Amino acid sequence: MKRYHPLILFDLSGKVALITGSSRGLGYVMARGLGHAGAKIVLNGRNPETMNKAVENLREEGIYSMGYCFDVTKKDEVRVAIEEIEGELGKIDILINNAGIQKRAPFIDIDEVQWQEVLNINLKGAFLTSQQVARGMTVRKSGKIINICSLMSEVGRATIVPYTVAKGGLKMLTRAMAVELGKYNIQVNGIGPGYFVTEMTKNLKEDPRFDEWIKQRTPAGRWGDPEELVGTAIFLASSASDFINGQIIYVDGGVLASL
Ligand code: NAP
Ligand code: GCO
Repeated sequence: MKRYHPLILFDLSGKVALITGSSRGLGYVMARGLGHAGAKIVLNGRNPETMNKAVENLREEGIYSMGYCFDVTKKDEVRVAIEEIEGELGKIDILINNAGIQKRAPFIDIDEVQWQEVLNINLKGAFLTSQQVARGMTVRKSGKIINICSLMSEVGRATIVPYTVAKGGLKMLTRAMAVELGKYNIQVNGIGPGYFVTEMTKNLKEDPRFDEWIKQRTPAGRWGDPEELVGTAIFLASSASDFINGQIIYVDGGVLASL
């Protein structure tokens, strides 16, 4: 009798995955994980040097990868990038909208430029990139889109209002896209990471009081390791999640479960 191999559901062989904002940080770690699960990887960022080094690192690990610099907030840059990537690698099967920035300031001091930059990168960027990639997915009636949300998709913290608004919007963009694209066999879900040390948060980790607060606030009693996002990313990028749509999976050590 043929043995049943359920782990095959997580195999990404033959798939093409674009991860925005993956020249470093969480995006790079998730891209590396999808690469080792078999996908061809397209990295992205605005800084060519950082991105090219990241591509080199993946290739040294035997992952088929390329890099494409584009700014997710620029519609024409996104359009050209997706056309050229799909021209070179074939259709994009998996999109992770990961590019994001953080700007911290007291609410009453936030200027309009800061507000707009955070909303553009963290929310509009996901909209523009998803729209461009989904066009091909709707024709092929197949695709996976994963939006990298945040604890701030659910709760607020002082001094990060624009980011919180953007991530709250990203949660609802995830659900709205899931509803509209589900009929094309496109699954749109989100990952909500807790606190992980990257360029975005290293100054928080280096603040002993904030560091201690996070450890107290997180039932796991620690910051997350970016590698701990890889399993959820592979799951949502693979056939193992074909009947999951519009969900946000929080990888947060229990923060949102606790008062
Ligand atoms: P990071 O280390 O600062 O990396 C951000 C990435 O986004 C970089 O590759 C950056 O490259 C790229 N990027 C920024 N603006 C871009 C743009 N306009 N177009 C294309 N790429 C752009 O941050 P991270 O901590 O890894 O965060 C990654 C994602 O996870 C973000 O969406 C963040 O909100 C989310 N997140 C992070 C945490 C955490 O604890 N670290 C928790 C929850 C959610 P360039 O600067 O070269 O463009
Ligand atoms: C902050 C951090 C957080 C994390 C993340 C948590 O200033 O509190 O930047 O917003 O980046 O989003 O999920």
